[in-house]
Amino acid sequence: MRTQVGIIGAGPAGLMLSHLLHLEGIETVILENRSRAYIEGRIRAGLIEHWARDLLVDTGVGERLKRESLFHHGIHFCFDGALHHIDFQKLVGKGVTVYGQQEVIKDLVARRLADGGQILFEASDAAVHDLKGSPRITFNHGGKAQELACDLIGGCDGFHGICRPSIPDGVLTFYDREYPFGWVGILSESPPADDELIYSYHDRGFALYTMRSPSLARLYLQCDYHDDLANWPDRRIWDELHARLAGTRKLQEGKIVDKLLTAMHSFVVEPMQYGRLFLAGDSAHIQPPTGAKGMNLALADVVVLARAMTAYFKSGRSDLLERYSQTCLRRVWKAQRFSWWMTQMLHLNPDDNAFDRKRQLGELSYVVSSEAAATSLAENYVGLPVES
Ligand code: RFL
Ligand code: PHB
Repeated sequence: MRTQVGIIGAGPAGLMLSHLLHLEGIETVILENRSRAYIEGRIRAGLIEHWARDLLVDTGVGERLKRESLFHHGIHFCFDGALHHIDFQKLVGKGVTVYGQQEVIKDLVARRLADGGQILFEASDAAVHDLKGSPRITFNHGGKAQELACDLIGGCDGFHGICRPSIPDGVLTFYDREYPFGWVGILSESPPADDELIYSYHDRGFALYTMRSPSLARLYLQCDYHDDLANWPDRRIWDELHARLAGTRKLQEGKIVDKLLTAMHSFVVEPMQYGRLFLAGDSAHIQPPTGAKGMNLALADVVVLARAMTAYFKSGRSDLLERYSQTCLRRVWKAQRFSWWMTQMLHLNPDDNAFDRKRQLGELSYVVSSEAAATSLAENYVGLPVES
């Protein structure tokens, strides 16, 4: 088999890269090691930055999003027993969209297949070869060993994928931060606590009250670093969610239809390229979900990558590909800073003392009372521009 761009991974990065290249007349094949049902049912992110919503709509994959998503003008912070609203629309003239990542995945998969795109689901044992010469991807599909020759490779296989580890030792520099806590998350068949998100700072730990629809709440609680879901029976989750909302809203309980535990980790690799392999999305960087940046950064990377690959195939220009990594990393580090800042402001760190608690409250109080501070938060939350 041969194609112009071989893409490993059918997450937001891989699917959007394939879609954008198709719109430019460039051929791709996506290899995904999971089934279609699995990737379409995997519940993850839910918040889409303003430009990313425009990208989905403007490239023809936003019809259902326009009908079913929720537009949010701002967020609330909850601390000291009160809610404080940050109005993004007023501060920066933009908002954010709530629409599940798995819905974005369903829309992109449907569109790629309708456009004749090739997505090979349940392709196992992918390996990349000859990255500085004539790249090839070997894999197993339908019980047969196969090989895909390509001009360029999109490494869109997430944090645990094979692309990043295929780059020889000594090429990459890793930047890393582990946080000494995690999140327990649930999806509940009940209305959300409020029309907009509530980020709550509480002396029992952080909590986030978000949603997927007016009848489906998504709720998160700070938990221990080495916690276990067995420690979180439904009753304990609801009791903590009620306590950490501090009486500012009444939270209705519902049937829990998903429960997860997630670690908090910031990680960036530089450069995001080796030879003809280009890393995009979680394969190159991850951040704690507090800033809701992961899916958005994955989409921003592939906007830059699709432009660079298009220039390469259509005009023989390789300068944009050469600059791909540095262009993305400028935005990646701003998103890392924002995610880290939100995380440190809102979570109880077991290493902190009473001084740090007072400092966090001072910071929250500043953010909700200073137009300059709130504008900075709003600008980052709704999403910084994507450079070319
Ligand atoms: P993905 O989505 O992990 O997709 C990678 C794909 O590659 C496949 N794969 C392979 N395929 C073939 N061969 C291999 N060897 C392979 N290895 C892996 C995988 O099956 C998968 O289909 O990476 P991508 O595309 O870079 O997208 C990144 C986002 O998924 C991620 O950053 C977000 O989900 C993070 N995130 C959030 N991001 C936001 O923008 N807004 C949010 O509100 C938000 N909330 C969250 C989040 C992540 C969370 N968790 C579960 C970590 C909330 C949570 C709780
Ligand atoms: C979500 O809706 O899952 C979500 C929203 C905002 C975040 C993290 C997760 O910061």
